[in-house]
Amino acid sequence: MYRLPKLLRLVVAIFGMQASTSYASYTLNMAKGVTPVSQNIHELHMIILWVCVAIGVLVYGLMIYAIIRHRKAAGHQAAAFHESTAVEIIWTIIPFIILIVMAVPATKTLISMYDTSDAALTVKITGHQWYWEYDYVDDNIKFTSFLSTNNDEINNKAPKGEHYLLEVDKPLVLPVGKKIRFLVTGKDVIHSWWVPSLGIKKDAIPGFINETWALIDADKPGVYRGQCAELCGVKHGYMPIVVDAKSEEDFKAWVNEQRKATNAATNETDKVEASSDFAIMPPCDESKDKATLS
Ligand SMILES: [Cu+2]
Repeated sequence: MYRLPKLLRLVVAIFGMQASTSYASYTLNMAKGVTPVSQNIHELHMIILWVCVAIGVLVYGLMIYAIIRHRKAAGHQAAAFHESTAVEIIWTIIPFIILIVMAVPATKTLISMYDTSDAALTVKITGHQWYWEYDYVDDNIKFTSFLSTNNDEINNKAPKGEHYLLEVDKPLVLPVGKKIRFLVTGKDVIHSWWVPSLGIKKDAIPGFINETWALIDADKPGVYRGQCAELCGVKHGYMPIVVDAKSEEDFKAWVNEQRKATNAATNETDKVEASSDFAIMPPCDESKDKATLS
């Protein structure tokens, strides 16, 4: 008699604890995210969850009620009926209606996820073993993004930082309030570009280009993190994604900065190439030629 209340107290304590932490940090539920797609997904998740809760409460409630109310110990006899067309039609039609009701918002969300039209900016994302490459197709900006967590943290020789394995040398910089189209592909094996706050998880498949998009809320600039979500080799866990969402002005400033850096690098390369041309083909010395001829 003593064990049951103790067990119950433990269960209540565990659930109570989880509930209180979940209210503080929302760790038990999906994040709402910062794009219309991620918010639609969250809304859809909540609708479906509450439909499931209602069905669960109704079905289990009826079962438990029937088991207790009509138990054999209370003198009830099992009913002897067999087949009922009316009941069978009811239990077919009701779930059918529920499924249709759930399919409407699900289809709407799905269609919107695939609508990449009227984008202000296109970024091509390429997954490599084991880093990401970002190509701002219209702005001629291209760079790679590698994990920047140092080896001491990974090898337990130093305390792990706040963003352990979720930090990169160069984040993907995006503007808020603008529709951005992503073209996702892979260079070697299948990767998956996954940023929960943007509501995106898109496979990066060699030879294919998958499309997706994001429109980050104008009032939500910030840093959003993600990971590769497709097992892609030994360093699959070492190719995180960091998105730095900037205001429009800050983004423009960043683009100009990148362009300047690219131009400077191109000029430098031109100079090196030009000087190496001279090295390979020295200007001919006419006097020498004449001397040889005479
Ligand atoms: Cu990967």
